Amino acid sequence: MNTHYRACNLCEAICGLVIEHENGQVKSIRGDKDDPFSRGHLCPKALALGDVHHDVDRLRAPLKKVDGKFVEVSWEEAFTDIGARMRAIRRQHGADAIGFTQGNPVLHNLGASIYCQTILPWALGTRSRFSSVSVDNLPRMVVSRWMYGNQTVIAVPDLDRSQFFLVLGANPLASNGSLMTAPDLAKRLKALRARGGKLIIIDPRRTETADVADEHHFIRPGRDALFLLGIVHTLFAEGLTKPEKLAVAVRGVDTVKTLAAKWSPERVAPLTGIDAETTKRLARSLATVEGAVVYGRMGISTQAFGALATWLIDVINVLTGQLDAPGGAMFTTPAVDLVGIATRMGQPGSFDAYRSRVRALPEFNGELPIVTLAEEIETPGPGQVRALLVTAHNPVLSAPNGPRVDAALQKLELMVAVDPYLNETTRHAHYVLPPTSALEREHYDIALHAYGVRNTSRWNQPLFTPQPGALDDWQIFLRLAAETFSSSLIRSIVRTLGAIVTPRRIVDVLLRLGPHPLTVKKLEQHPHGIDLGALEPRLKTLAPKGIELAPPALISDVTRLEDHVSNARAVPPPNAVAPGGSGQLELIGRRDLRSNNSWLHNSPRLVKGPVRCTLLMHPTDASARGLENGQRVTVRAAKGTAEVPLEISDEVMPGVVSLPHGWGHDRAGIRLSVAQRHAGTSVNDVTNEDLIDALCGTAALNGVSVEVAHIASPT
Ligand SMILES: Nc1nc2c(c(=O)[nH]1)N[C@H]1C(S)=C(S)[C@@H](COP(=O)(O)OP(=O)(O)OC[C@H]3O[C@@H](n4cnc5c(=O)[nH]c(N)nc54)[C@H](O)[C@@H]3O)O[C@H]1N2
Ligand SMILES: Nc1nc2c(c(=O)[nH]1)N[C@H]1C(S)=C(S)[C@@H](COP(=O)(O)OP(=O)(O)OC[C@H]3O[C@@H](n4cnc5c(=O)[nH]c(N)nc54)[C@H](O)[C@@H]3O)O[C@H]1N2
Ligand code: SF4
Ligand SMILES: [Mo]
Repeated sequence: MNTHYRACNLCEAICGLVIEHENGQVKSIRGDKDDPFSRGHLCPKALALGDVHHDVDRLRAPLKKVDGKFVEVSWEEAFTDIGARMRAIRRQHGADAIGFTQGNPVLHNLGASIYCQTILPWALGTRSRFSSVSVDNLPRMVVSRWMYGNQTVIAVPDLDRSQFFLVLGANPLASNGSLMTAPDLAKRLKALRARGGKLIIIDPRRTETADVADEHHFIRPGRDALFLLGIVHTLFAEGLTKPEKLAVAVRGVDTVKTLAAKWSPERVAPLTGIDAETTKRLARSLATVEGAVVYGRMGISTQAFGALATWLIDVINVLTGQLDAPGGAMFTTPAVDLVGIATRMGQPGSFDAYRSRVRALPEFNGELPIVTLAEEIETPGPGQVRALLVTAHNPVLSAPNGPRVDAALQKLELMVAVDPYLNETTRHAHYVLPPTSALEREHYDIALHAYGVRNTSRWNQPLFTPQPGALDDWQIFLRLAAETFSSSLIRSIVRTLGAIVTPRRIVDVLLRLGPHPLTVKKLEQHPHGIDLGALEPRLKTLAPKGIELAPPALISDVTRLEDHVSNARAVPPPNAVAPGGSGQLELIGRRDLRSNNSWLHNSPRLVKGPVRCTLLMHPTDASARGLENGQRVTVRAAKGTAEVPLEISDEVMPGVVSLPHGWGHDRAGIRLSVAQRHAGTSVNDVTNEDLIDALCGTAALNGVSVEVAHIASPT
């Protein structure tokens, strides 16, 4: 039996694992007690690493679609044909005709994350780039750009020292944390409470995290900005602001004060559902408890006012003087410090440098919002997307109005998917190019160490040797990049980069440039990872020009909020349902510990047990509609419909229903034999591309207006 140590690459917690293996077979996976960061923690998903590696459905060779059926072909045949077709399309229609989209697993894949941000976009030279960022953390990054001058400057809760942790729209006990790398959140939150700290959850659902909190308050979906304005109002009204505590200048405090004056807790209470006294009490604690911090994630990011809510969270952390202070919201000092490098280079990132062709939505970081993908493929004219490279992305399930994306992909002249599975999206490809499995490659979490609640570092060797000829994602991207050039000389020069620009070499250079004296060699001597200490103040380095508390775009977006509010109703009484049960409900998402976005449902151990893709509804809403637990219901929204089993529970607030994402594996032509038997329904059949945060183009996945009814019996 051999023992291997590595980080789990499935979620942002980056737990250290001990993997025992023999003759190429994973025998056991345990938490690594010697990992200084995760201290032995793991969740049920870790075992799926072995399941994915051994999965018979996982592709091992390139597939080409011939007469509607996939056949295995050699890598050489695939690259040669793809290259010729890409060059022809580019010659005839220009660079923007070849699109590129990347999904979540790129973040967890060292080689892919480097190449998807550098060589591939450089070679493609296309504006038609998309990713999952615009269904995720885009508001967070745009706000950082405006406030701190760099889109990657993001503070994380200094969780291990916090004494007051106010969480909006995140459920770390299910998600294991996001933009807050913190393995074993259950233990960390328990420790917070054991030392007298308080955990407060603001969420339309009483989540797993709310269950272990001191307080939970329901909030109407999409109303977080109003609640947060109520807090900011209180801070000013009661003289609790102290931005002067920060190490850098804060501009725009008076502008924010004037703005917040209009939003008293009393005014917003009927809109949010959180009473004024609670808002004031929370504001006072945030200002007076040393080590208090506000944190928000998916629930506040992917909604109609996601950028405003994200901004107001930082406004509060600044006004209370808790930004960059121990126990507050702090900045990581990681061994690979791309944030620090970008700041030193004065590289803010980009936003609205150009707009999308069809709907004129703003670019972010060289990418267009994913809500524009289908229309950019469907709409004729110069720049129409005719070919698409899709990597680690399943937008048919993960982007709003999945059915429209599904149909649009059908229309492509060329679709190339770099993905280990034939799934709802990749089934439309002309070629599917499968990379090595995670256990066959080197690993370093560049992005996730950079947002850790401690400074840590860890390099992992591959566990298994790949099959001869197998390629890592980055090697596939390099070859695809090379193939875009019309000159065969340049093609061969670009290909030689693979010997020089290896992920290992890049990490080694970045480690040497970083704030901790490290090399890959040194890290190799510490397979459990190393601890580089608690977070230290670093605002002066990361925001040398100070903080812009009142970015003009956000200040003017408050007008949009004002308009929205003047048209909105107050919180409806719990049983406000129209006769016949046709009242509107607000749909939100949720995550489950045993699921990971759209791609782990082929692991038998993760899908066994109770059905997880259910619609949660409050008992009063269910009885008003005459609905019973377990029955199948129709969820109808402006553009789509889905059928799901109903789960009646008072964990959601009245007027709100919740459905998880990543399901819907009942489409034809996929090769996911286990997932097909546990298909579930895709919530993104119901969400749609018109529901966005108009300021930045992020999808509003939460707060979707729906009707829920009996499935009409056939007549
Ligand atoms: N097990 C598991 N872990 C995961 C993933 C997974 O699919 N499964 N996905 C990973 C990914 S890609 C990400 S980005 C992270 C996300 O990590 P989190 O941000 O923690 O994600 P969620 O669990 O979706 O939590 C979002 C919460 O927002 C609430 N919510 C919805 N609408 C609103 C609203 O308008 N206001 C407020 N205040 N709350 C609202 C929901 O009820 C939910 O509890 O998780 C990562 N980890
Ligand atoms: N309604 C609703 N929609 C959502 C969300 C929500 O909360 N609600 N969450 C959103 C969020 S935060 C995110 S991040 C997205 C996630 O959704 P996506 O970005 O689509 O990502 P995944 O579903 O995790 O995986 C996509 C693909 O990556 C492949 N894959 C796995 N590992 C690798 C690898 O190493 N290399 C390659 N090349 N491919 C790999 C899988 O086979 C799968 O096909 O979903 C978003 N969609
Ligand atoms: S919490 Fe995340 S990183 Fe840790 S074992 Fe589970 S999936 Fe892997
Ligand atoms: Mo995400």
